[in-house]
Amino acid sequence: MNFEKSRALHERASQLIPGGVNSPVRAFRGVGGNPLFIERGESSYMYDADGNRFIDYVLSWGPLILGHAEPSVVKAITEQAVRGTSYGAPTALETKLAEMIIGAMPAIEMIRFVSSGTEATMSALRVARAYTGRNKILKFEGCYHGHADFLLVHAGSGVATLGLPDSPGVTAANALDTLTAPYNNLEAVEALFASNKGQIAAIIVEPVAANMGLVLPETGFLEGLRAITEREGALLIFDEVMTGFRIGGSHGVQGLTGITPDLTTLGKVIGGGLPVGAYGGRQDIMKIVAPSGPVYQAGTLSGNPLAMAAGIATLTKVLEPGFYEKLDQKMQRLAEGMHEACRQSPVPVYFKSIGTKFGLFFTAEEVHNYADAKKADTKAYARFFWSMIEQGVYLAPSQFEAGFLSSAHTDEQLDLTIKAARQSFASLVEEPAR
Ligand code: HOZ
Repeated sequence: MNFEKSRALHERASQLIPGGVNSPVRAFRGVGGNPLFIERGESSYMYDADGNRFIDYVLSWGPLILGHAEPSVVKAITEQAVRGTSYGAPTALETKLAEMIIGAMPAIEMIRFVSSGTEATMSALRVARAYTGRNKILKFEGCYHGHADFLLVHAGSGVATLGLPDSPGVTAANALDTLTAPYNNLEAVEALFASNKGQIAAIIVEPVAANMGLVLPETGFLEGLRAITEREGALLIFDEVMTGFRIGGSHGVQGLTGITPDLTTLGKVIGGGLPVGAYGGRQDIMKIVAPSGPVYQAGTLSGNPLAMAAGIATLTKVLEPGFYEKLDQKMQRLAEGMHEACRQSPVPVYFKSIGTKFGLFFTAEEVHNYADAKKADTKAYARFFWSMIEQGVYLAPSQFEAGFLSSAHTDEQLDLTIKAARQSFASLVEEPAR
């Protein structure tokens, strides 16, 4: 494959934009080489500047559950655009999307829209601190909740990909109130609550972790967090930005597990590919948000009508009967083929999936937390990634990210992907080409 145009575009971009990208993982530092510059997406395909076509399993890092440029989403955005792109005043669209989300997610009684997942998590934590009158928060190593200062502590995603323990620019004072524990480790959580009695406002957790690769919660972990927070008078926040409308069908991990967090953060799918985030939860907590209460949070583009229109169009499709059942069948097909390919691989690798998300780790050991994830062979992942690219399959350019499926992926494409993976695994015992 030829990537010359992408290379030139990246070179030019790098003179003007740090690393040539507007979000670090896109720079391909986790896999080496140059990032592909994308020209267009259609259904489950993405086309780069050199005209190469890829089956896309990144899907804008999750939002595109219907695939690229799905006609009803395009129509909704276009129809709204001619009526105006932003008013800075409320619209009926916001209430409509709120109704759809509240109807689907069991723990959300009231919701506030913002423009990104980062805004959602930092606002939810502000609310948690105000509600409890406590300062500290507890997060898990390798979980990523956006790039607010106090959340960039042992964070996953791009921070993990670049091997940065934390970020310069985050002051010690800012990080001081952020406690961290290993994922899936309730003893560590208990110990932190014991040594910070009455000081922890909330636990924030990715209920299925997907920013250190895909790591599932062990039986009892989320239940344990719920029990501890209830006992200690702290709030439990499920960060469902990545899992919302992707795991547990339209009900999230909270619906799948029956565990009710106090607050939930959302993003990605609910914006149908436009910039959206949201936080919501119990009414008594959400009512402290301004202007109904004193906790300030605002945004010029919050509840933006284009984003609301795209979100409504997307959720209309996913809420159709049978939508997730069909996606489950696709994931089952992919998972069965990938499990078999992993079994036959000459190098240790395993595949995990849940709902519409999947992940691969090049290790013989099961991954339960960030320390385990870091032991996986990132060099093998990088070679696998490029081999898949050469065969027309676009995966996340970092082992510390997840893969996503859409309703647009066909059985034929899934089979092609499995075949490409077999070939890529086999090639890993040969000498590296790049
Ligand atoms: N934080 C996203 C992955 N978990 C990456 C966002 C992007 O680069 O677009």
